[in-house]
Amino acid sequence: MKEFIYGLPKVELHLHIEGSLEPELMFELAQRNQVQIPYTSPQAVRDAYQFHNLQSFLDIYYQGANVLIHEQDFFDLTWAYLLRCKEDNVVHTEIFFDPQTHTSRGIAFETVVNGIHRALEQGREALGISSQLIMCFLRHLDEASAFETLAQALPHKDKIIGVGLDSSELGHPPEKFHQVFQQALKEGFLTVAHAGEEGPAQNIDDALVLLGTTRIDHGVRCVEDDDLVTRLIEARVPLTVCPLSNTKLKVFESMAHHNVVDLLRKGMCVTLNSDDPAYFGGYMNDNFMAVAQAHPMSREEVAQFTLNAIEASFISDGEKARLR
Ligand code: ES4
Ligand code: ZN
Repeated sequence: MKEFIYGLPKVELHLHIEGSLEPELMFELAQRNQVQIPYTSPQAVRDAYQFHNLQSFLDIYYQGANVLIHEQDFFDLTWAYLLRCKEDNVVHTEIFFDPQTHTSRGIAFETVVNGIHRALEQGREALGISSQLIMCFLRHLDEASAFETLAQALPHKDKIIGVGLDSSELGHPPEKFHQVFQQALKEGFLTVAHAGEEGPAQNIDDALVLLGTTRIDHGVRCVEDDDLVTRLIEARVPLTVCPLSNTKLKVFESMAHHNVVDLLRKGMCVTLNSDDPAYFGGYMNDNFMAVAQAHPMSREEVAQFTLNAIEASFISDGEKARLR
């Protein structure tokens, strides 16, 4: 099974580029940019990655992003991730970035987007990895800040296919961003949202109806509403599930308790993704392996995760046919 998983072409649809910042690169950038970090070694950084919920992770994750200052830093971050994609046989990836994490520190929107975009272009040419870019609004900030961010993105429409919603789900439900998502849809962006990760199943419904999302990030708490599960299956609404993330952040007690294989067997369009691989201990192959070890599957079932991800991706039908 290991050989099958490693050899399987994979498509990643839920990856925060800031969450791919490995401790070694964090140290290198801290030195290069003369930024103080509260750790003495990459190993000390890893030792600090003990999380008990989403918020305990987010606090450390936003702090890590402080070392990213120049366009070249965003390029280096994205390029390092693409090299890991190559190793894991990821042939297409759709990555999130959090502009507000950087603009709130005085980094220009274009510094961020141009660095990431240049790496994605090089990945296409030098590594044969196709990609799309999605910008996320931080839901712990207000809707006015999201509107400002949307305005900053308009000159970069050629580089950004969609908008998403991430950060602290509890206390910041989809309706808080109803207006800005409607504006984003009018501007031609596709929409996605983190929903049903730590928050209730109702957030999934609200993301679909109020935010016009075409897929749901995480969504694993859909099982708390049988009627919602039926509708997600019938409408082929994709869920971008992140198994190692969910166990590290205690959304599930252990991988044996994870519901993604159950959902797959019910016929839902579930996909496997790495979320913040530098923080949660693994990239795509590690996520596939962890699920397969806890939930023995046939090769056809494992391959269905890739077929679902191709179906759920934001690429043309011609491109989808090529990937299949
Ligand atoms: C995130 Cl795991 C997770 N959930 C919500 N927001 C996030 N941003 C980065 N990782
Ligand atoms: Zn996420």
